[in-house]
Amino acid sequence: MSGLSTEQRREALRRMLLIRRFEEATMKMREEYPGHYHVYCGQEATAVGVCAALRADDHIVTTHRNHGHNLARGVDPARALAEVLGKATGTCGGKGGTFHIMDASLGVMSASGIVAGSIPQAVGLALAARLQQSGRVAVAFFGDGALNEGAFHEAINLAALWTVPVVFVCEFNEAIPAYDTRNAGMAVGELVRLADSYSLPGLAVDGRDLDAVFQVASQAIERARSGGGATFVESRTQWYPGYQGRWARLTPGETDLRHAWEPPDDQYAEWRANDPILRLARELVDEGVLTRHAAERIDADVRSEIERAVEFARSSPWPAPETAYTDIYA
Ligand SMILES: Cc1ncc(C[n+]2csc(CCOP(=O)(O)OP(=O)(O)O)c2C)c(N)n1
Ligand SMILES: [Mg+2]
Repeated sequence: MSGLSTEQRREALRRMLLIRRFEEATMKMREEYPGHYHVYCGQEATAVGVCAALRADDHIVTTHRNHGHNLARGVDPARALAEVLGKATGTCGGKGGTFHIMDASLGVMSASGIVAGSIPQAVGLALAARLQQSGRVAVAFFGDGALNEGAFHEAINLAALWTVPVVFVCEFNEAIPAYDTRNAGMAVGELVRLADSYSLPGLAVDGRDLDAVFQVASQAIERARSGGGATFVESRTQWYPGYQGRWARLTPGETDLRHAWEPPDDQYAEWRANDPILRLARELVDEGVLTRHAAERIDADVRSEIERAVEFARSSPWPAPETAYTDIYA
């Protein structure tokens, strides 16, 4: 199985930066637009690595922490940010908000604020793919918190019984620096071992490592597409230090790409040492794929794109009152 090409790795760095700058922008807008934003900082390599292994017509489903998955799939950051703010120009017309950003035109089929809520939908999408012989694969992204929900166990059991083309990607975002599943309320020693209960393959991966995520995701996706059925992937990452309780704030400051080479020795040193973006930037420069200047130019372009997205979202109108009952299904 081949790895990411040089061009794909460069593009992955851009997407990961896009996610980070997007999340920094949402945190900066919190005073103006109060809300509970679940940011994806530190997990970028998982969404980008998995989505790089997907076909354009494949499906994904996501959770309350969905911003990164949407952007990794190519959703327009301006429309995604408008959705975060509840504006009419958002991907769901402003009715989904930060918890429910999705865009079916790019295969982001569902985002649920209910923990584990989207996982059965991924199995349904995979069953449809098998019945229609579309060759599509469905990926369910969810957090470690979903593993204690009945919906997860029912869905993975059916996926195993029916041999449908689905990949379960569990993001354990408190796995680093100290791996202890009891923090996630799980008695099982390693989350990946849950796959054994359903006679499915389980793959654990360092979720800070873009190339490793891509390799593992490619393996699981190929297995699904070729009729081999489901795989459970555990991606291990670290908790964002800007979380106070579960409210995201920009307390560690904006990410500075220069810290990939000149890390300051402060209270966030450990977080930065594990930062997938700084790690990838350093690797690409060390390998001669990019110069530092070129990496900083990619970042500058991303910052401009996010500034335009903020302007678009801020100046967009609220949904009109007469549309209150359109696009409502329940
Ligand atoms: C069924 C259900 N129970 C409780 C909640 C409240 N809740 C929102 S996020 C969250 C934690 C989820 O943890 P995890 O799945 O690990 O995702 P993370 O926030 O770490 O990405 C909880 C308990 C919910 N949204 N849905
Ligand atoms: Mg979690």
